[in-house]
Amino acid sequence: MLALPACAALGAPAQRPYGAVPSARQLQWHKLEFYGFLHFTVNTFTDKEWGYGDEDPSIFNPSEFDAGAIVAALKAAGMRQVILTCKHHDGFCLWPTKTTEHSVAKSAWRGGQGDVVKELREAARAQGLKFGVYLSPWDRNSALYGKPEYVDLYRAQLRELLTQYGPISEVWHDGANGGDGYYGGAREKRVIDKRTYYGWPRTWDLVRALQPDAVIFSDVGPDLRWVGNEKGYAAETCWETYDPIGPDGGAPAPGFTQDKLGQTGTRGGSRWMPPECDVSIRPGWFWHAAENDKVKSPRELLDLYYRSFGRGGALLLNVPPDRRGLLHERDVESLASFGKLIRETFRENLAPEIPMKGSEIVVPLSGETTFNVVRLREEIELGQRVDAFELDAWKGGAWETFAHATSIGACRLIRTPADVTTTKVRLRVVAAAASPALSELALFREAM
Ligand code: FUL
Repeated sequence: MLALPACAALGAPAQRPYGAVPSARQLQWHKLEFYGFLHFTVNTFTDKEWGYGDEDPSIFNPSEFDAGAIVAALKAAGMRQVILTCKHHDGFCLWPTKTTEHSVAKSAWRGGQGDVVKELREAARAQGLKFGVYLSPWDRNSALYGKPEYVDLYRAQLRELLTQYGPISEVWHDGANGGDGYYGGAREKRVIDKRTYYGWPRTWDLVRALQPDAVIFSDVGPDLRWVGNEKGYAAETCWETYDPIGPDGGAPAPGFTQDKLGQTGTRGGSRWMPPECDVSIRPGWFWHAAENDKVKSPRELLDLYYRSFGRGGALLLNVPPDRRGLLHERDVESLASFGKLIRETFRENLAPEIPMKGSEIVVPLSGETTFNVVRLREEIELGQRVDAFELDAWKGGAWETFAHATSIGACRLIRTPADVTTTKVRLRVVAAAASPALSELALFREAM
């Protein structure tokens, strides 16, 4: 830890990066802030969360599927990306794959001629959103699951998704692996070794070769880490770097980590692997009529935004299409109001932009100014450097501390317990692993 004179970086030569730094694809991802997840499959029609794999494909028949309307509702919230469950654990593929008959091609929807992946991808592109794919490694329909041949099939499915649908911005590998299932009629339990079965490094190489700009998500990255809960938040102290550990203290793998560590990451970890905080707008991941009155409110969503993006990560908010193939009116309303709250809150920065030099920065305001949200950013190309900081307001001729916190990273949002009214604000970095390199201190007043 450095001792920090007030003018630490003043007149210093250009700063050198400290520790692990983000890749170009991660830097792009950090700009997303929050984005949508769509859980949609046969479960939507059976009222289940995990299909067994023996569902009749003909039951998939959304009566009014409208990809444009779905994407428009996500966009109204301010989302910049959407990730679709192209295949969930039940094995039903939402695109006409050549790898299995268990797909939309055998459904009643659009007479078996439809392609949900294509329609959503096109709607996303038309409305300026990035598009990502979720392909469940666990497949409860496939007779091959558990054998080496299944891993080839999984890669073949990924290859279809990554070559037939244009640019893919994120590839999502969940960690729910193995268990009982239909498995081509065997109806049995199949246990796999999570560490070795899937041969993840080869699969990631395939993603890199086919979509070099895509970020890869899993419990162990390599680009984005699972935050270790499905409630949509990172820990108060949250590091962008992470060295996952297996439950036995040894090597980790997707579905085989000490989950809780994902909430904080690893200070000084060997890889930049920021947290993606997934959560559903409803209790379940899939649409259930019984949950239409359990949609999270705009204020609850705002709170999650502060605790995910505002702690250096991103919020991945699931909004499941219903049996019509539309988002339910309640979800659409909540998304629109949440979008309005965010836009109004962050519309006007009440602080001037000044050079962010040194470990103590005084920001003069134009007269008495009232705020209750502070946004801080580190210049993350130089790594995560700050360990702790305090914020002071000028009150009655002296500085008064109104906030203290630890990690900053790509973005840190601080909500003050009460409004702060002052003519100047001071940031003091009180602990850092290297001379601070901050890029922003902005002040906002949360919309009512
Ligand atoms: C988990 C799955 O088991 C859930 O059904 C859901 O898809 C969630 C996002 O990931 O691993």
